[in-house]
Amino acid sequence: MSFFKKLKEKFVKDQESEEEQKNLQSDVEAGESADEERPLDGETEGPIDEMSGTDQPGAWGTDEVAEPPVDEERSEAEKEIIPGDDEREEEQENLEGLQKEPDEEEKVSIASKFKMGLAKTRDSFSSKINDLVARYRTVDEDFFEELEEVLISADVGVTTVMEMIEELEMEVKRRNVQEPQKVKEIISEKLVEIYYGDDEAADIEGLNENPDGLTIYLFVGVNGVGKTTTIGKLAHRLKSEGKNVTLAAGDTFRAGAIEQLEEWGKRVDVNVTKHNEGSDPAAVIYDGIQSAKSKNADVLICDTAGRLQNKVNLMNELSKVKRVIEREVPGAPHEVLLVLDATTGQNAMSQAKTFSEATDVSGIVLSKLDGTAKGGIVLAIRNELDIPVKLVGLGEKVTDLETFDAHAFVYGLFADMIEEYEDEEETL
Ligand SMILES: Nc1nc2c(ncn2[C@@H]2O[C@H](COP(=O)(O)OP(=O)(O)OP(=O)(O)O)[C@@H](O)[C@H]2O)c(=O)[nH]1
Ligand SMILES: [Mg+2]
Repeated sequence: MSFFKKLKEKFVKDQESEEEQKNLQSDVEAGESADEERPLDGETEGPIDEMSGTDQPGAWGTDEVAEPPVDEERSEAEKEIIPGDDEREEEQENLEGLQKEPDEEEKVSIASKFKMGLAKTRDSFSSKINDLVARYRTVDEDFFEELEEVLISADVGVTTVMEMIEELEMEVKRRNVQEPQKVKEIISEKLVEIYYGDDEAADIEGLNENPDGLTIYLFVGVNGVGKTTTIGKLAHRLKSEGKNVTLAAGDTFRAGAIEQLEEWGKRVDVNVTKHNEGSDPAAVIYDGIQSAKSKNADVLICDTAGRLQNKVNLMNELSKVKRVIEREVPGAPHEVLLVLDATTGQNAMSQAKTFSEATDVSGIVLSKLDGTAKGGIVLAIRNELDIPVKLVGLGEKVTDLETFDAHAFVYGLFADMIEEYEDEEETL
């Protein structure tokens, strides 16, 4: 089956089922007393999010914002997949049968988030690709040379691009593709293949969990990349899944860092263990673990300071923190997540190398993908550092954190072409 078609079937809600759902939703609404608080099909946009803070790291706690109940902050898409109360569960059950399977629904809403978050990259990438295929009549060497440049300009990384071009050339020959238009689809397919390499999706996607007790996630990364924000978003998500989550304010270095995490704790309604500024981060984490154990928490997420001025200090600090975690909970930390800011481009690669030397990084969180036109960095990180991208930040809202999914990512890059796919075929 054509790869675009595959992605379309997986991620694009077909018109028919959308219509059916709308009709059914209006039936459900008409048959019930009006539920003003939780409209099923109300305004298209959720309330403006107030949890994102400012662009200035460290400005937390200074701005007085009204705290809307967490529930109201769910995006419409999320409301669809996370039942808020019994009533909604009932509604969901009523809708069953005519809707797609819930997990398919979920896939569609995740894909639309990738689409939104990758808008900048897509605009730049797909216009360059479209321009390229329009200018060439045949797929020749010059075509590939230009394609190489397009991929490099999207921060895919030189080594990865070289590998990709080589594979594309082989595939184009194998399938005897003559028209540049057709290459678009092969590019999308190869991007997914290159991302996975020899690994199975299930082995590299999603966060590792402790099946027999407390799961601990340790967040590391230089300052300003989005560690604390991501911790807040992740805590919210895990809590929405029914988990008992707690946080530890291990950034005792930067002024205001503890308050920032506390603020998140209040906003997403989870407990935060803290000490005073300047105290030993390992001691905070130790207390966090004891507190998590005493509260029977499912997940403890640890924040750390983001400074790299002194690599030796950083290494010492991180290894001390890690030793404490390992000693207190065998098998922990279940993930050491390095947060990288996608907008910093290739600099993110050197950060990843430095941190990998300091500690065993198990996964990458790529934040601010929404803020860059160079989302290809995902592939460079995965391919050149051999560390999987576990989570991506697709915006500043509390719900703008997604588990990385290479298919949804590629859908986000090629969304317009994929959505148009059948129309094009029909007119052929
Ligand atoms: N657009 C966008 N902004 C983000 C995302 N993630 C984080 N930010 C913003 O990035 C800024 C810095 O985030 P923080 O969470 O404070 O970063 P940090 O790594 O904890 O920084 P330090 O505590 O100084 O080490 C904030 O303004 C966040 O709102 C994202 O996915 N998209
Ligand atoms: Mg922070």
